This record gives sequence, C-alpha cells and structure tokens, in this order.
Amino acid sequence: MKLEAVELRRIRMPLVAPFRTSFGSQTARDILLVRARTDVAEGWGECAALPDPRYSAEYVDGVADVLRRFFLPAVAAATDLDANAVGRVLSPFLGHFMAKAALETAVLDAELRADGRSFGSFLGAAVDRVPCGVSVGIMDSIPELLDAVGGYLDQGYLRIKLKIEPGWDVEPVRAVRERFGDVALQVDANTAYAVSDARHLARLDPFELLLIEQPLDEDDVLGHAELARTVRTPICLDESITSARSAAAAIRLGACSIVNVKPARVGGYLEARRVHDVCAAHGVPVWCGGMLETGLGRAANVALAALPNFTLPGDTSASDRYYATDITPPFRLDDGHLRVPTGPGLGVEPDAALLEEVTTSVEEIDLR
Ligand code: NPQ
Ligand code: MG
Repeated sequence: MKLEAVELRRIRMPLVAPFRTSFGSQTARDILLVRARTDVAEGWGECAALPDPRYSAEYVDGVADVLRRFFLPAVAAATDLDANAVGRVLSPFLGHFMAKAALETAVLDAELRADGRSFGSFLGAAVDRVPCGVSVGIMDSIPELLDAVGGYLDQGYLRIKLKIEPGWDVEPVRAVRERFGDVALQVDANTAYAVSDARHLARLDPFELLLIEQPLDEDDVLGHAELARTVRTPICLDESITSARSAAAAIRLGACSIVNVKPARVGGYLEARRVHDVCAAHGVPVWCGGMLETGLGRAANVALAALPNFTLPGDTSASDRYYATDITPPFRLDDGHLRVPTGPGLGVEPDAALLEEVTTSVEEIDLR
C-alpha cells in the first residue's frame, strides 16, 4: 500500500447540550478528520484533540501542524505501507499520540477496506454488540443532574459516569444513589484533585461506585498508588495511561485496578489492543473511553470495546447523546447496547451532503 494524498478536514459539530468538565464547558466539537488516500482504498481517522491544550497537551491546530510538517512526509515515504508500519515509521517522533492515532486509524481503515475486513474482525472482537454507559457533565444544580440521569436510564444506558470536581462530588453521587438505587455508577475527576484530598475522596466509599477515574494529575502515578491505600473505591486511570508499558507500570505500582482505554491517548488502535492485552494478563479489567466522537470514531471504539477484557460498559454512547445529526448513519442504543459494525474497515461512511454542511475547512495534501 502507498499513501498518495491526505485530506485534512475540519468540521464543527454542535452538541445537543453543553458538556461541562473540570477543565471547562463545551457547546460544540471542532474536529479534525484525516482522510488517507492510498493506491488501494481510502480511509478515515477522526482526531480526538480539542481546540485548547487543557484536557491533554495536544490541540487540534497542533495536530494538523505536526501531521503536515513531519508525519505525512514520513509515512508517504514508506513503500510497504500498512497500519503496523505507521507506528514504526512514527516511533522516532516523540509524543503527539492523538496525531499518530488519527493517521494510523485512517491508514488502517484504508487497509481493511481494501481487504474487505472489519475493524472488529481485525482487532479480535469477541461479541457482536457492546454494553454502553454514558458520561454526564457537571450541572448547575442537583435537580438538573437527576433529570439528565433519569433520561439516560430511561433510554437504557447500563452505567452512569458523573463528572466530578471539588464542590461537585459527594452530593451529586449521594443524590443519584438516593434517587436511582443501585444503578452502575462511577465518577471521573479529570485530574481535579490532589493527594491531600484523599480523606475527602474516601467519603465516596459508602456509595459503592464502580471506580473513580483519574482523580490526580496525569504524571502523578505514585500519588494514585498512595490514594489507592486510603480510598476503598477502585482507582481507574485515563490521562496517565499513554502506552501498554505505562499501563503495566501503573498496575505494578498499585496506582490503578481498572484502566480506561482510549485509542487516541495511546497513539492508535494497535497500541490500544496492547493496553487491553497487558491489562488482561494482569487481571485488570478495562473499558473503552470516549472523546465525543462522530460516527467515524465511534465505529472504531465500538469494535475495540468488543474485545474480551472490556468487561465494563464504556463511554461508547449512542450518536444522539452528543449530536442531533451525526455525519454517519447514527449509532442507536438497543437494549443498552450498540452493534459492532461488520462492513469493511470502520463499516460506516460519512454522508457526503451532511459532511459538507459541517465542514469549516478542507486541505488536500498531495504526497506523490
Ligand atoms: C474523559 N470523555 O473520559 C473524556 C473527557 C472529554 C466522554 O467523559 C469536549 C468537551 C470534548 C469535553 C472530550 C468523556 C471532550 C470533553 C473528552 C471531555 O475524560
Ligand atoms: Mg476520563
């Protein structure tokens, strides 16, 4: 396979409701789509980066720059190109996991479309549908939160994740438990706490949460290990896990007993599968995280979430959790599950007219 050209397309997707986390509130997603044009097929990679480096060090204009300047020329120079080669060719370049993930996914999609093979089949999907959870943003009031959670439970979501931060943690968790009983419940702090908050976070213990996700800074793996000795709720890492190796280290340190696998954060689906494998080998359950993807990114996540050690429901919500109109045929919740696509590659295609409607810029980069 040969990479002949790449389209960098920016789209603006309004959210059905503002999504608030400890690092800010968003009303729309500004997304970079990478379209790989190869000699055998085309493929799509959706970039997870946000506009500002607040959730992670990467940001969408930075991703476009590193792709243009370094990654695309390097990958275009490879003669026997496949998705595995992308990781190899890009390994001399440090960091930029989301940029690497988007490009590798686009090449993998092209490769699999050419071979008539699905992402699920390639990754090793063990089931044809995956159980789904939903991530619920920070709200202005408890009644608003209870309305939102009640709505999601009515739709069939099998697990609720509450975003928390200092000042919005014990009370919302208590309120959801009191109203909705023993629903599967977990929280995500997106690094909003310090080790000195250990006593406070232990106040969540009586609520029997599935896990608390990333309470401390991403580089504070040792802090999470300390916290795990004070807090009875299982610690799950998200931002801290950037590779299979860092996952193994965090597990060995006792920093987490559950891992959120986000392909974008670890450089793509191949490394995400290795994270899955290393966690499985240590008896550590994983679940699939989300970055408010369109149907393109969602399709790949759902395929990954079908691997055998994804034993907890993921943030693989239906399209309408985030978008009134998705650029692909929408993923719909059926009995709390999403079906794993079976068509070639991602198994979904953007609708050309819908895609044009949300496009804010297109850059075609010829690599021949
Ligand atoms: C997380 N995702 O697990 C991320 C955080 C995240 C589904 O909770 C716009 C606004 C895009 C907020 C992408 C979920 C975002 C966002 C990801 C938050 O940490
Ligand atoms: Mg998270």
